[in-house]
Amino acid sequence: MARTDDWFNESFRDEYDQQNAALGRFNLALFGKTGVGKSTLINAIFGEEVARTGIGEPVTQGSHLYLDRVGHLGIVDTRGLEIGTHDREILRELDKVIKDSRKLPLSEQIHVAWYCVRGMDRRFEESEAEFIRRLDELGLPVIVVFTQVPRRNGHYHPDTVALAEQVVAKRLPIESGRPYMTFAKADDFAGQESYGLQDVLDATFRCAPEGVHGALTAAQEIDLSRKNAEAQKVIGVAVASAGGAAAVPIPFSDATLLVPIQLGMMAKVAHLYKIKFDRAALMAVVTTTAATQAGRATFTGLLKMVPGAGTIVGGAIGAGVATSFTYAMGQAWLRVCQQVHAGRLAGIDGALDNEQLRDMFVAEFRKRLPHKDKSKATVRAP
Ligand SMILES: Nc1nc2c(ncn2[C@@H]2O[C@H](COP(=O)(O)OP(=O)(O)O)[C@@H](O)[C@H]2O)c(=O)[nH]1
Ligand SMILES: [Mg+2]
Repeated sequence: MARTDDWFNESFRDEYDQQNAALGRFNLALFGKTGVGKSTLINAIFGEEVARTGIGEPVTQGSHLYLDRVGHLGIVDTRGLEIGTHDREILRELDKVIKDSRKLPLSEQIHVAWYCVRGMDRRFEESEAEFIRRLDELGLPVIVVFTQVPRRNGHYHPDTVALAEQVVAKRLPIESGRPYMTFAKADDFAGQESYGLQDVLDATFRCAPEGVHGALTAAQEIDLSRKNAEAQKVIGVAVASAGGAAAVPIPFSDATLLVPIQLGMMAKVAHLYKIKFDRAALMAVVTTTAATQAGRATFTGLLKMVPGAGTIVGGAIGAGVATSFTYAMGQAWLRVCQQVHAGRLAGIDGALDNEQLRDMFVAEFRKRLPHKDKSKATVRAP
């Protein structure tokens, strides 16, 4: 029995690592003077975890460009060089990094730059415009973000509007040709709620290459509908593969053929919701084994819950069963991941409530199985 668990854990880890690499990393270059609110903005969009690390490492030896890696996100910023003062050095180092990384995989390249300006600063200098033009020449899409912009009744502070007009008048090579207004963290005293983050994120998706949209989807914390949509895509691909694998019906005893497909699907969805390996593996074991009454039989045990499984052509699983089974599993697992991500299944100590986890998975799984023949809902394997 323990061996089954070991095998399961190992297989899950393989898939987890593989999907981690496949999802890659979205790398953002972050510019703006100290104190404008860069860290606050990053935290608001990508979660607290990012700021807490804040150590990073020089991109190359002796470089002032630092790369912080947190899961599927990389943040490149400058340390010891101040924008406005050391622009030339920054651009020189950036130029080198970008040229050197051209031969590297997409995940090692810098994809988008955010240039942050405090919205209440009254000046936007020509040197800043020049810096932005240079970023564009280096091939970096630039999004100008105005931070800490007071807004009342849908109107931005007039000083910020004036500043935005200055920027627009310069006709810079920036996303949408204008700054994005934000207030990243609510200020209760001033009665200012946060806003503008979704627009910055959407603009970032528009600028980033398709190949890192998955990583960006996983890294960001504010748009759960993007996570859900991406998870649905993952499930769709797995369902199609499962159908393909069983196009010629496979014997029930070979249902393990479907396991790598399903583990890969579960691992990928777990990454989208930033569920760490240990927790994800535990969730997978708790849900897929417990769902089977039989205990530890995992996937084949789950299969017994599928109406019609094992009854078709001498105990073979056809494409229909394989797809409905994989779909039900994917949706049930997605639901579990969403709830865990939202912190709804953890006690005060952060430990997961296994019983709740299991009940939710089973309920969601059953809900999605074909209902046409309830009497055979627990067909036995031959
Ligand atoms: N309430 C609130 N405070 C902010 C916001 N942006 C920045 N701050 C504050 O301004 C200070 C500097 O922000 P920080 O993010 O560290 O700036 P950075 O140097 O550009 O990373 C901190 O005390 C933040 O709490 C915001 O959107 N809302
Ligand atoms: Mg900072």
